[in-house]
Amino acid sequence: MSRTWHVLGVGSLGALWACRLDRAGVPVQLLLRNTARLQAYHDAGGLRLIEGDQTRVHCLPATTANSDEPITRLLLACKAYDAQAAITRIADRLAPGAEVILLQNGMGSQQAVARMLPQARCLYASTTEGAYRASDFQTVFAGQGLTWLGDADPGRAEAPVALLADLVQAGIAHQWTDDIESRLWRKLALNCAINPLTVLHGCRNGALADHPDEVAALCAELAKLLRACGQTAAADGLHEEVQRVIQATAANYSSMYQDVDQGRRTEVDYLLGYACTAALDHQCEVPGLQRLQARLTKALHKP
Ligand code: NAD
Ligand code: KPL
Repeated sequence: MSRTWHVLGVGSLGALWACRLDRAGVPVQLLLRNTARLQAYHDAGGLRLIEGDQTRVHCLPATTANSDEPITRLLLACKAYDAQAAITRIADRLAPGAEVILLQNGMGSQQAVARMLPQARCLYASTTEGAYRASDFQTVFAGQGLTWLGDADPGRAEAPVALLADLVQAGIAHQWTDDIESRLWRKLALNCAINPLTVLHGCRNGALADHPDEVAALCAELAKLLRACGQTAAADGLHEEVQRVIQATAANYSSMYQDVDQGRRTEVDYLLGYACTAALDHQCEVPGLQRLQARLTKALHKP
């Protein structure tokens, strides 16, 4: 019998994982923010996963984060800026050696959460899958992709075999890596090169092809920063990959563009903010990134 997967952060990705695990017969328990959310979940009659023209309902057991059942495996799937507050609510329920997957974009929040959980085995995840909420407790699986997973402690190489077996059973495409930091840095750099510019130019990813010098200069600075941080593999071929992603996702609006467009808070502090702080820490000059951050901050705080 598999360990129960507790899911905290039942939004787009949390629901996507929960439904696929449930479909494969893996036990899942949802952790909702409070009794109002729990009631809303019961009123909705479960989670709905929409894939193409198919909608499946998953009536998963759910409690509030306040219940006291011990947790041995947790998926934390909230936004980076909510991660620490969310984990605080359930930290004392985590059994010694509990596995905790941190599925946040950018960097900084995962490391902060891992420091809060010395009793747990924290795993970082970086995904290229795409999902969005059609409405409350209804998730659309919008883009196939791959999820990289690796230990927060780079010295701990052995893969969590039973956890990965559940992912195989659930059909969640994934790859274990001994160097997840490199994957997180690379994704952060891609997001820093693309997302802020789409907000400032008010455009789809593809339209950045009309700003080749701006993109090239940002990629050069980001690669310099990655090298200064000891992330050589993440730096290699960055500009080429950014150009490929711009082309491959030409018709899409970046996640940051969508957050701004829909009046949601962005994860910029964990992307460009993290990059600029790392540059200061490593005494690496990144004037272009700093200008970009200043322009973005101004644009985001426009009344
Ligand atoms: P989301 O906003 O759809 O879902 C987050 C959920 O967490 C929400 O339901 C929110 O209510 C819940 N939450 C927040 N604080 C909570 C708390 N204290 N207790 C309980 N629940 C709480 O976000 P998402 O799109 O699923 O993204 C999650 C992370 O994955 C983000 O960092 C995002 O950048 C990253 N990501 C998302 C996608 C995607 O396609 N959605 C793709 C790649 C990466
Ligand atoms: O991950 C992305 C996002 O929009 O957040 C891509 C498509 C890579 C653009 O940076």
